[in-house]
Parts: sequence; structure tokens; C-alpha cells
Amino acid sequence: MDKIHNISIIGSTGSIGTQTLEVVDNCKNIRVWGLSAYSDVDLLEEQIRKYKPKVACLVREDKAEELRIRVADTGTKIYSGESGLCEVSTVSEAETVVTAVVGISGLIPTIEAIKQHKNIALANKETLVTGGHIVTQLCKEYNSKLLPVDSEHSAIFQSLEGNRREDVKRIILTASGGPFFGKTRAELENVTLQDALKHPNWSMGAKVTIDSSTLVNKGLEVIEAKWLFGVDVSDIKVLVHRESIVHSMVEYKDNGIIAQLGYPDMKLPIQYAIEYPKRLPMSGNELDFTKYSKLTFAEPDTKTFYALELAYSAGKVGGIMPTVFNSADEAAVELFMKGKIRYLEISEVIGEAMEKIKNIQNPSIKEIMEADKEARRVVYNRL
Ligand code: MN3
Repeated sequence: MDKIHNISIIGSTGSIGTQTLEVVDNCKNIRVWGLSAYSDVDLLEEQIRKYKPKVACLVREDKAEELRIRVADTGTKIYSGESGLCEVSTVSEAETVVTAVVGISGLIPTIEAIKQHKNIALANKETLVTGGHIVTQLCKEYNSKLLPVDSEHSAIFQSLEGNRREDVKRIILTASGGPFFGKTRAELENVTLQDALKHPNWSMGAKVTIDSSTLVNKGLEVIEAKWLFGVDVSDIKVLVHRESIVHSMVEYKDNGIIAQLGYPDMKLPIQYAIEYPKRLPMSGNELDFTKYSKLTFAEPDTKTFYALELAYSAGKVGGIMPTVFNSADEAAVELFMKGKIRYLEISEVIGEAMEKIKNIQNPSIKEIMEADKEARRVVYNRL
């Protein structure tokens, strides 16, 4: 029997959360102590009955009250609100916390977990984008590991194993290019929500899918990689790879390149992060090379998808600028999904927020949270 892994999941009803529970079902050596969701009472109740965690949280107070009544016959204690997320991320039995929530709301529960010496299976990229300088420092202090769950970062993490960090020349982050690869700005004028939600290779939540189409997601991943692997953004190259088979690569000083390949399936990076350094069997989905007569690579079109450039400049200057980039995007995507702004305006408003807001270097958590609010205000004020 493999060593038991005790975990807690924040964001257990979303795309990464539900796939994490599939990994739990597959591995047999993972015990779940905490679960959380934003508002999905039905699914969280189902998960509580199946995995019997010690604690659970529904962020929305009214929904949490409903859940408390529904699961009163179980031993699970139900919390609510943002503080409830911290109860789930710091539950004493868990050694690893899977941070699968979307958005900046993942930052504080992650920090609290690190302070309890927990390892972080990091699926919430906003944690490092907004608070990378604080989180990486705390991990050193509390001897916590950051284990990437994002498929690209997991690929880089795997490609770094057994090699010296000082021998790395650069990181090559692959991007699918999203549903609008090859399109011009003029052609993107009338893009609808339905168009933007059609991702060619990956099945993900709505926010991430839209971010993939604008390359905002890749921009966030560049900043995430900067903190995870301690490299300058200028040493991170984005390469469009339509097939999503090569999940990312590391190029060393001797020009040797190590990559990780496979069909797009989040269960591998999730399982690797939890079971690291072991590689447990996974059923199905073996890559058949003969089905691919070629794998293609291209430069990203940063003229059309200039949010990627904005991310590079935010990652380079640091401070609160990556938070402004991220939060302006969160607000813009929300407005786009409600039909209040056009598709191309998403990138425009991010640029506008970055221009209007003055940077602060080495921000505190409080300054990060204020920058988050200010960026959203700039976006909403445009209406
Ligand atoms: Mn990714």
C-alpha cells in the first residue's frame, strides 16, 4: 500500500475540484479532510456524503445555512464565507491543500495553509500572480512545497526533475492558441460568449476558457512560472502549439530540451502534485504517436492578442501591476459574460487599468487587496 496522503480541497465543485476527486477515486491512498464550494449546495452535499470530510465550507452564507440543515446527519462541520475557506485550507489533518478556487479569493486561504506548514497543490494561479513575493517567501519560512497543478507548470516541474536550476537557459510555455488562433482583430469584432467558450482541446471552467481565448490565461501563466521556478519573465517564451500534446518544455544551457507530453488531461498533473514524487498508474489515455503525423509550433500573435504583452510588462515591473492585470481581467470577463462589454474590450480595459493605476513595489496583502478593488473600479466605471 502506498503512503496515505491527507488532503483538503478548496473549490471542490469546479472543474479542477471534481477532477481531483476523480484522482482520489483512482488512487485509493488519498484521504479528503476538507471540501469547499462557492454556492453549489447539491454537489457539495453529494461530495460530503461520499468523502466524509471533517470540515466543509460554502462561501455564500445563505447556501451554507441550507447545507447545514441538509447534512445535519453527517459528522461534517459546515463553515461559510471567506473565513470558512481558511477553516478548510487549514484543517489540521491535511498535509496538502489543493487550491482549485478561481480568482484572487484563493490568496488568503493559501497563505493561511502555508503558515500551518501544509504543501500546496497549486491550481489557483492568481495566488502567485498577485502575491508571489509573499507566498514564495512564506514557503521557505514554513518549509512548505508549492506543487504546480496547472498542466504547463506541472510539465516544467517534471522537466526540471534531476537537473540543476542554474543550468536552465529558458522555459518554453506552450499555448493552444484558443478558439481564435489565426484571426485578426477585425474578425474578432463581433465574437459572442458562445464562440469564446469553445476551447479546441481542454475542457475547463468558463473564466479560464475565456482567458485562454484572449491569451490572458497564458499571460497569467508566465507570471506564475516566474515565481514557481524563479526565472525572469524575459527567460520565459510562449509558443503556440495547437495540438496541446507537448505541455511545456525546459531548455538547458547545453541546448538540450526536456519536455513532458501526453493527451490533454488535468488528472495527470493533479495526481502528480498529490503523489509527488511517485507516478502511480492511470487508466487509459496513453498517447498514440502514430495518430500525430506532425506537431506544430508557432509564435503567438501578440498584436491581436496583446493582453499577453500586457502580462509580460506587468510581470516585469512586478509590484501590484500583476494584480491590476488579473483583477481588471476578472472584472472584464464578468462584464463580457453578462453581455455588457464586447470581446475586444476585455484586453482594452486591462491596458486602461494598468495605465491609470500607479504601481507600488513589494506590496503588502492589504495593498494587493486594495489594488484588486481599484482595478475593478476602473473597469466598472467605464460602463
Ligand atoms: Mn494551463
